[in-house]
Amino acid sequence: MTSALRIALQKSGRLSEDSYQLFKECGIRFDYGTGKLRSVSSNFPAEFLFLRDDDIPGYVEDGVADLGIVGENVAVETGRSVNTIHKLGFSKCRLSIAIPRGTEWSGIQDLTGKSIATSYPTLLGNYLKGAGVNADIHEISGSVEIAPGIGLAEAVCDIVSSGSTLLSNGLQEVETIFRSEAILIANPELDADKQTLVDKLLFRIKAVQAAKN
Ligand code: PRT
Ligand code: ZN
Repeated sequence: MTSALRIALQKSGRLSEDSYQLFKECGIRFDYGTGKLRSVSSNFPAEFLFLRDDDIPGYVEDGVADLGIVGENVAVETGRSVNTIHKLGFSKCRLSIAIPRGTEWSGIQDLTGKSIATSYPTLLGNYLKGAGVNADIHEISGSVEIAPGIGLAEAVCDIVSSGSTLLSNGLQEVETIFRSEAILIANPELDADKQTLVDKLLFRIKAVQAAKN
């Protein structure tokens, strides 16, 4: 007997609603938003796990889940060995460097010797390395935009969507270092039965996307 696909979704956050909607549009029914941390689909061989987004790449790498939906930013930052099998087109955002408004900016070299607060030390570190800039990366896990105002750092590198958070914290976006959207990730060693289910699911996802375009 084929075992069900295990799919990890964000429990509650910016990916949750669109992830759920996607499966709903694919005709896959399961309980969502009831507080339960797992739910078995009533009409497709799949079981859903509801987790923090940061934990999803690790679960998929370890094979605890076969598939997961996360932002590309999180997939790359965590550095887990997972396959990106499809881009989903929602939760679009960018990872950008911002500095206090009114500060002069002539380019990324201006950050040499400066301290930058971020929750994305790997992505930022790689970008600075590529640009040949030596700066001090200060890792914080949230409320990054507050850092320059309280003297914790001279710049920030954070996720931007509308830009209003930067604006209300007196910051200006000066450089985009990464563009992200929600992606479907998979464990690289799925067996043939699970791969058949993934192909079925992908076929439906592509049909849903095609109908929208
Ligand atoms: O609780 P859990 O750990 O699961 O969730 P989380 O709080 O870590 O993540 P969540 O739900 O905030 O975001 C999940 C994913 O959504 C991110 O990894 C991104 O891929 C994507 N995404 C899309 C965003 C945004 N837009 C976004 N605007 N993630 C975060 N933000 C934050 C940003 O950090 C900043 O504080 O929103 C603020 C900026 O928004 P604007 O519109 O003011 O520019
Ligand atoms: Zn998170």
